[in-house]
Amino acid sequence: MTTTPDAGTRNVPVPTQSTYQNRVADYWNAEENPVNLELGRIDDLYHHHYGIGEADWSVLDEPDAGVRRDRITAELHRLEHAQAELLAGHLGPLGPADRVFDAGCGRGGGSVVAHLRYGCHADGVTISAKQAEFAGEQARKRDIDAKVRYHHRNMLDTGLPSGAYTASWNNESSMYVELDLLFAEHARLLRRGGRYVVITGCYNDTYGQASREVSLINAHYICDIHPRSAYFRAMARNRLVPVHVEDLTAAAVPYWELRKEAQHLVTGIEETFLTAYRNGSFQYLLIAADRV
Ligand code: GPP
Ligand code: MG
Repeated sequence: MTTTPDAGTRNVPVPTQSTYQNRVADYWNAEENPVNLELGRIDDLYHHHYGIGEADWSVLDEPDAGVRRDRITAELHRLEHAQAELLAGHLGPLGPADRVFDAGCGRGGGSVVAHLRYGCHADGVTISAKQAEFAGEQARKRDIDAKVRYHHRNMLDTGLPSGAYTASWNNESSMYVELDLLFAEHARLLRRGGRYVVITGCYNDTYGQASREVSLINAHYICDIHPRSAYFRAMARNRLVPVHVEDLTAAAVPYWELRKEAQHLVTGIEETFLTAYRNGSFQYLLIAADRV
């Protein structure tokens, strides 16, 4: 803990982590949603993001209730995995000597996906001690812990080495932080010519400001969804030059339609996402950028 002058009259303590960050960590330390744990258990790839692509709707017609449940769970996991692979595909080409940084790694799935695809080293950072421990245990179980490491750290102040990374990303974690601070840290970690990728929910500037649904999503996850424009402004200020932008909004809808039908997995936020996507106030976006 350091101290700073308060109105020039006395010193008050400045905690190393803000109260907001403590509340976010509390959320993720306590989070045990079946939609994350039951999907992850299928192949020990634990994702904390949504799915993309057309769904196999036949899972809903399955007559046996138990089989139906399992098939829906597996289908949602397939869609989430497709999202992770889409992101990983934009990081490359990479090789076993390359190092990647996963900002807001959750229970670790994204770093494992990148490692399995490229053989690269990965460093995942999460503000949740519980998630970092869980992810580390998964890497040990897979025997990839020499190359895939997880750290209980703040993604804005990682303490990781400058210029050491060929690629880095945020997969649905950028709405927890100020973008200028975030991109400054990515720019510091990435080598020149390195690749940064973000997949995010952002509010649509053409709608105006944050809609009721966007505000409900913020309240649900304790986050602060940025407008689309903020990503490009902050990238431009931090040596990140977009090379590919993809609007994944339409591709995100089937996942939420199917998740809405999964009574054993719903968290209550499903209709809000569908309304937000359909009323044009919210977009699911991928941006890949080069570090110059
Ligand atoms: C996904 O995590 C969601 C977030 C990290 C925060 C908000 C994301 C936006 C795109 C707005 P999760 O998989 O833990 O969520 P859930 O428990 O709902 O599946
Ligand atoms: Mg989830």
